[in-house]
Formats: sequence, structure tokens, C-alpha cells
Amino acid sequence: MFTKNALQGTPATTTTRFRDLWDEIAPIGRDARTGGYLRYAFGEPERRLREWFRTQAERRGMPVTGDGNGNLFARWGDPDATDAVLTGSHFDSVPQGGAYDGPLGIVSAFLAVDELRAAGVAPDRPIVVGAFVEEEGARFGVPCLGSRLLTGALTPERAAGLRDTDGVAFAEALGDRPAGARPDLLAGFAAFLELHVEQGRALVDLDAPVAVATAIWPHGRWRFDITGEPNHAGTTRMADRRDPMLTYAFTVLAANKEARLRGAHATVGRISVEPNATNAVPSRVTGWLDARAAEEGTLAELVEAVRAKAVERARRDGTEVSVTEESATPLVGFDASLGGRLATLLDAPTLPTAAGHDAGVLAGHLPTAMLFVRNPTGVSHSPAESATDADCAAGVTALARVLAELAAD
Ligand code: HGY
Ligand code: MN
Ligand code: MN
Ligand code: MN
Repeated sequence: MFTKNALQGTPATTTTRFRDLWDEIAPIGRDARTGGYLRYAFGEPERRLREWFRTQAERRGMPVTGDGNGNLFARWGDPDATDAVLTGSHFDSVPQGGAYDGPLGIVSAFLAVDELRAAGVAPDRPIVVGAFVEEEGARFGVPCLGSRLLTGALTPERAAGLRDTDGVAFAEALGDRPAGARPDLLAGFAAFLELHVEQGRALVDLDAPVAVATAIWPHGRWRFDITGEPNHAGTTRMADRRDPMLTYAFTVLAANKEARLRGAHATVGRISVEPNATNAVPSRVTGWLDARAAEEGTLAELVEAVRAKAVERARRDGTEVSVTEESATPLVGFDASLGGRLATLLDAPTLPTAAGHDAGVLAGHLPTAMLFVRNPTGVSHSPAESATDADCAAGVTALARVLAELAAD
């Protein structure tokens, strides 16, 4: 066992190490025009990040294994031990996403291993660095796809058939039928720890570089398919139209209003229109509702209110609307004793989040905790997402101390 000080790390060294490693991945998948990231599951940038992951593991003598679902694991320690501490996050981004959402947790995990080794720590339990596939659901539509497959929350049949907008199936991109649930692998982990950039500004207001997560809001995605009658934009009288775009517009307004009424969050950030021509009244408009609330009941009420308003408006417009739940995540309460222990160890504040994470999926299967690193503006899922090197270094040192604590018998 080593003392806390052994892992204070000299901030300057850790900050330099962070910047060096961060610079290796920062250009990968970055859109030079916007500064945003286009890192989709198994797309060329993410494949390069997977290669980078393997190189980092190799440099540290950490053998890499896969789980047959697209998730990667690099291990430091006894290959047969069944009490490994898993830490990591995801590489993929939303379209034009930020640099830190996901990769920060993987880079910090490798650097935390370096910190432990530099402090002469030989953990009693193995430490495993993980990279989960398709956390954002930006390519195949289901968030946390990799961790849901690993835990059995999603079947290989459902996943194999998920297609991207080019019609490529997940199984094709993976190069095989997904293996699905791997209880054998999960049984080998004693805990999971995800470090993630904060997607909000609580840590700015708390004036702290790192926090421990307490919970993830219930949230989900619902697809609204609205169909009408395609027609000529110029010759069709307004009274004769059955325009799904009109129903869609009212649905978005209703979602915004119903969320505000309930202190919940509702976003329609993705739409597809057929035939998508300037001079044609559409035949179909599809919109995806992302809805989140602090309680399950509020979330269910919100979604039902939006659905009812859409159906009511469709009746007036002579259109049809159908609503399909594409993914739903119940309230996640992280392991309170583990979280409390880490908050004490780090002397860090605790806070909930409305952002989904692989940790939210694994929390149902392993003692799980999350560390958040301060985000100066709170902005995320945007090229403007940021974090300072000093705070990222503080996150690395915090992660190293937590790993040392959890990996000690
Ligand atoms: O959408 C989310 O909450 C997460 O950033 N994937
Ligand atoms: Mn995200
Ligand atoms: Mn994320
Ligand atoms: Mn014409």
C-alpha cells in the first residue's frame, strides 16, 4: 500500500504527460473546418483510435482482448484473477462532437496506469482499461450499444440488424455477428470506474476540478414517424394539404413546452424528410425526441404528453403519427458506498448528471462509479467542448488514486 502523497503526482509532470498523449489523438477524426469530431463506430477515425489503443497497451505490456461486441480491454496484472478493476470510456462522438467526451476517460486511464507505476504501486488486483463501442449511438442509433451487448441489455439479434444511414448493418461493420452477453467477462471485474468530462458547469460553480457522480437521469429516444400526402408546393391549395412538416413543427413546440412545464429536458435534434425537396410537400417527416427528467414518472408523463399533442395535431392536419421507443435508460443510482468512499478519498463534491454513459449500463452489473472533470463552459456535444490540461491532469491523478484504492486488497 502506498501513501496518498505518493500519488499526488507532480502536477507539472502529469500535465505534460497528459498533453503529450492527448496530442497523439486530438487530430484523429477532427473536422478542420469546424474543429468538431466525426468519430463513428468502426469508421476510419475510430479504427485509427483503436490502433492507438493497441499501441498504448503494447507500450505498457498490457495484452488486449475483445469481447466479440466491438469493445476492447487492455489488462495490467494477473490474467486469471477475477477481481480486476475496469476503467475506461468510449472513442466515438456525436457528429461535430467535442474532443473530450469519451476519449478523455481512455487517455486518463492509460496515464493513471503510468502514474501508479511511476509511484511504484503494484496493485493487488489487475487494472483493465476498456474502450466501449458506439456509446453515442451516432451511427447505429442505439446509445451504449457496446456496453448493452456486453451486459445482455440488448440482444445480438437486435444489434446485428441495426443499420446506419448508408444501410450498413452493425454486424457488417463489426465484421461478425456480435457475441452478445459475456457474463464470463463481467464476472472477472470487481468494479468499473469511468472518468468523463463534465457535460455541464456544476464544477465551475463549485470551483472544483473533479467530482464523483451520484446518478444519471432517466432518459431515452423516441422516433416520431409522421406521414402525409406528397404534393406540389406551388399548385396545392393550403386548405387541401396534408403536410407532415406542419405536424412535426407543432410536435417540436409541444416537446419544448411540456419539458419546461416539468423541469425536464426535451430535444429534437435529428430529422429526416421524404422526398426532401424544396418544391414538394413532404410525404413523411421523421423526428427523434431525446427526453430526460430527474424522475421516471416525470419522463413517462413528458413523453406521453408530447405523443398526445402530436396525435391531436395530426388529426387536425389530416396526417398520421406513430411513435417508437428506440432506447430507454432508467434512473441510474451509482453505488452510494463506493461513491461516498471516493468522494472522501478525493475530497471531491458529488453531483448527478443528465448525460448517459456506459457506466450507467454497467452499474446494473458491477459496483460502478464515475469521476467528472471540470468543463469551463459546460458545453458538450459541440466543437466548443473544452477542458484545461491542468484539470485533466487533476483527473488523471484522482483516477490513479482511486484505482490504487480499489485495486488494493
Ligand atoms: O447522450 C448522452 O447523454 C451521452 O453523451 N451519450
Ligand atoms: Mn456524449
Ligand atoms: Mn460520453
Ligand atoms: Mn415541376
